[in-house]
Amino acid sequence: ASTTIPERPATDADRRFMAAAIRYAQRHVGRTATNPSVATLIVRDDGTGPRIVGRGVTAIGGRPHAETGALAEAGELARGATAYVTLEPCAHHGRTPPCAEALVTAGIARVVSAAADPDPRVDGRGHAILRAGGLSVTPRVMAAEAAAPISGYLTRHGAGRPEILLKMALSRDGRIGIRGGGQVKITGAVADAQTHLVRARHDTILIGAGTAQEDDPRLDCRLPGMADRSPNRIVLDPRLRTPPDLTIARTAAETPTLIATLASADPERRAALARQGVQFIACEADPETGRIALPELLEDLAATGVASVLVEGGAETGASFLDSDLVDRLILVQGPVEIGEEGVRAPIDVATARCRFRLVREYRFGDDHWYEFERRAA
Ligand code: AOF
Ligand code: ZN
Repeated sequence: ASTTIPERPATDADRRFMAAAIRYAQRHVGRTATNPSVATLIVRDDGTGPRIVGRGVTAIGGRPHAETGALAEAGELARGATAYVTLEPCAHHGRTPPCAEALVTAGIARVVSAAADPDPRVDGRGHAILRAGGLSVTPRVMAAEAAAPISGYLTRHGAGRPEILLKMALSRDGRIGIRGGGQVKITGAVADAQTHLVRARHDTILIGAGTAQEDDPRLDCRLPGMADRSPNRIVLDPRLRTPPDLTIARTAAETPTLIATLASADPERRAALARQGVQFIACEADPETGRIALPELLEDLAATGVASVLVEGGAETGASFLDSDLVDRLILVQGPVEIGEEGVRAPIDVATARCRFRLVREYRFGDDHWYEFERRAA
């Protein structure tokens, strides 16, 4: 029987390396399928000060895990070193042995970890394997900061639904567009590039059937070199109105497009869309509104591993998420254009958002004001 090595308190150097690991974990946010994007740094000190000898981030698609890459890079230098992990190392056997075991086998002397892993297959077992292997473990170092790149994953495990970001562009007079008028340009190039970056960081982007039809959007990430970062798409379409020749239907073979619809949807329309590669999620109707029941849909999405959903329009879809209190984050971008009386009013304005949510960041991009809000703590 081994005795547990006492926990060593975190030092300033520990926090600096953990901060670097958390920044590195940002790299694959939105790209690791059902896995969280986490990072590992392996650091050793041979008397001349600490140096990083191995780095790893969860691979695109979710495997291999961060520890695998970091240990491979460190090789023999891992022996006696400290590993900084933004998430408790896993304890379960997947295609490879658990990361906690790999750290023990590689001869790591100490593990500093940030977030605890709520996955029931891990949930403390990762740390237990390390301690049983004779490693010193310092958990919960910068846990709050480490939660940021894995907030979707934590929401999926904690609330049983994906994290929801509602993003809307508002004209100066609080409109989001003109009904039946096609797309209206509200924001400038910098805000648009930021929007594409937000898209790249989400698993799924969701719009209503009305917006899909009126705007015929592409919903992809159009930043140079980041085309492969486009999220999957979901259209809320209870009565299955989506025409098969819409852009998102025509491109469903390249970027998965799902339509959330009711069982009563027209089978011919469904077959035509399915031929394009569109997939369907069978939904229930909200008994009061006849719209897609959002809590049940989100629960189904979480069960398939979706951790983050970006809701991008239109007014009714935004309103239904706001009314159901399902908005965790809100981005409002207000441009200088006036749309006028014929415009569609946004379901929330900046002043109301300031009361209902907590303003966490505010930027000015040219003539556009970019506001980021978060849910107020209960
Ligand atoms: C780690 N390092 O980089 C990540 C971890 O489906 P699997 O077998 O790949 O396991 C997924 C689980 O692994 C996930 O729910 C979470 O508990 C953990 N993620 N763990 O040690 C990593 N991404
Ligand atoms: Zn692992």
